[in-house]
Amino acid sequence: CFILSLSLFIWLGNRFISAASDPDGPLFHKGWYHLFYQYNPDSAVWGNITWGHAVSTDLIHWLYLPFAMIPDRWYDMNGVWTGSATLLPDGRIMMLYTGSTNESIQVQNLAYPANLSDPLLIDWVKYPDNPVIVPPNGTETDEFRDPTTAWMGPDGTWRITIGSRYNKSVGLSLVYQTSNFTTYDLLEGVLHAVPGTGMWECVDFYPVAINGSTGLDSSAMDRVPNTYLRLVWMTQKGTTTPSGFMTLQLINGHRIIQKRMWALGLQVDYGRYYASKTFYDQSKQRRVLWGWINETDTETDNLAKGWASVQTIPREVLFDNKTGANILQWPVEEIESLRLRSTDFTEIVVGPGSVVPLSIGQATQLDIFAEFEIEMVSETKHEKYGCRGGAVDRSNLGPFGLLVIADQTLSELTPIFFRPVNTTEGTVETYFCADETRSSEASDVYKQVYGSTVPVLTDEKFQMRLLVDHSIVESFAQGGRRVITSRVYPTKAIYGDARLFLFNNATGVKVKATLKIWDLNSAFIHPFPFDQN
Ligand code: DQQ
Repeated sequence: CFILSLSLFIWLGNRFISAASDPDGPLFHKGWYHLFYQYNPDSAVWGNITWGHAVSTDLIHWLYLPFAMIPDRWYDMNGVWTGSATLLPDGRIMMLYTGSTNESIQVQNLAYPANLSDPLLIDWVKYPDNPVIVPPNGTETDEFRDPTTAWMGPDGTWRITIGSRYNKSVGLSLVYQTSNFTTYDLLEGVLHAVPGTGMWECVDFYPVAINGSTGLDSSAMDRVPNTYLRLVWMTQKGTTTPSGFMTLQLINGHRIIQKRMWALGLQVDYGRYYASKTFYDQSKQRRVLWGWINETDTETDNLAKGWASVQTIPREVLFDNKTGANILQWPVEEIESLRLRSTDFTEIVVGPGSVVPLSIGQATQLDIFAEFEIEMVSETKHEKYGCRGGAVDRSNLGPFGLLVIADQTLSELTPIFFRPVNTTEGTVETYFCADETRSSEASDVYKQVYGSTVPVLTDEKFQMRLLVDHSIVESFAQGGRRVITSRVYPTKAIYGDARLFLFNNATGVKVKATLKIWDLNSAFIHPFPFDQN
C-alpha cells in the first residue's frame, strides 16, 4: 500500500487519491476535515468495500489514516457502502451507512466515533443492535441505500432520506423519522419520485442560500423557509453522471409543498463524475461538494496499474443569483495556496481556424482563468448545434477555447471550448464542451465529447476556469454555472511534454482571449505508514 500510494501521488500531482469510489460521510471536526470513501483494499476493481479514511486541515494536503470500517459483521459482510454523517447539537457524530448483508440485503447501519475528543476520529464503533433500518415492504431489498445527513423537523425529531426504486422503474427517495438514530419510522409519501429513472443512488439533500454565500447545516434546513433553497441531487444508477436536482419546500419537515422544476435535468457535472456528496463546513460556513471521478480505461488497465479512481478537488456550492436558475460550483479557495508563478496574456487575437501556443512551458498542473470575446469577420451559415461534433465541428461562432494536456505536435489534446450558436429564434445559445476524442493515442480508452448549454448573460464575456492536473481537467464555465470533469490518458502529452494552446475553429469570428495562468504546486498526500491488510 505504501509504495502504491506514493506512485499514485507522483502520477497525479495534486490529487487526493482513493483507489475506489464514492466519497462518504465528509465532515469537519476539531480542526480537521475528514473524508471517508468506498475502497477495495484487495484490488483495483470494485469489491470488498471498506471505508478508507483520510484527513486534512485545508482540504488540499491529506494524510491517510487506518480504515474506518471494514466489512466484518453479518449486516455489512458484503460491503460497508455509502453513508453520511450528522453532527448533533451536543457534539456527537452519527454516521449512517448502508450495509450489504451476508445475504446481500441492503440495510442501514449506525456507527459513531469511539472517542470524540480524538480530532482524527481514528476508531469507529458499529452500533451493537445494527441494522437500524431494513428494507420496507414492497421495496426491492437490493435497491435501498445511501442514507443522507439528517435534518431536523419542526417537531424536534430528525429526518433522513434514502434512495430506492419502485416497480423496477420508478426512482424515489424515502423519508424516515428518528429521535435517537437507533429507531426509525418510515414516513408516508416520499420526498420525491420520478418514473423511468431507476434506482437513485447517493441522494443528497441540503440547503443553499439564495442570497449570499453563507452555507447552512442540513440539520437547520427546516428553519429558514425563505432564504434558502432545499436542494436534492440524485445519482441515477446506470448513468455516468448525477442526473439532476430539484428544489423542495418542506411541510412538517418532510412533505413537499412546492417544487421548482426549473432545475430538473441539470447535472452536477457534465463529465466523468458520480456519487457526489456535500457537507456543511462549519469552520468556514460553506457547503462543500465532493465527487468521484471514475476511470474510463479498462479494468485490465486498472489491474495492471494497481489502482483506480480519484476524487475531485472539493468545490463550494452556491446559488447563482444572476440567472436565478442555476447552482454555482467553485473550487474551494484553499486550492489557491498551491499557486506558484503566474503568467498573463492580454487580448490575444486568434483568427478563424487557428491555434496559438501559450508559452508557459510544462503545462501539467495549472489553474487557468480565460475570458473570450468574439468579433464577427464574416457571416457563414454553417451551424451545427451542440457539443456532439467536438472541437473539429466548425460553425459560424465556434468552437473556440483551450487545448489542454496537448503535446507540441497536437497528436494528443483535450479541447475545452465554447460554441455559441444562432438559434432559429434569432438568439444566441452557448454550449460548453470538453472533447476527449483525441486526448490519448491509447486505444482502449473510452473517449467522449461532454457538454451542455450554459447561460452567458449579455453583460458577460465567455469565461472559463480550468484546473489541469496531468490526467484530470476540471472545467468551470461562467463562474461555475456548468462544470465538466475530464479523465484522460495522455501517452505523449505528459510531464515536460505537456503544452497549452488557444484555438479558434469558428469560421466567422475572430476571438480575443485574455488569460491568467498559474502553475500549481503539488499537494502533499501522505500515505498511511504501513500495510493495513
Ligand atoms: N456505490 C456504493 C453504493 C452506492 C454506489 C457501493 C454508488 O452504496 O449506491 O460501493 O456508486
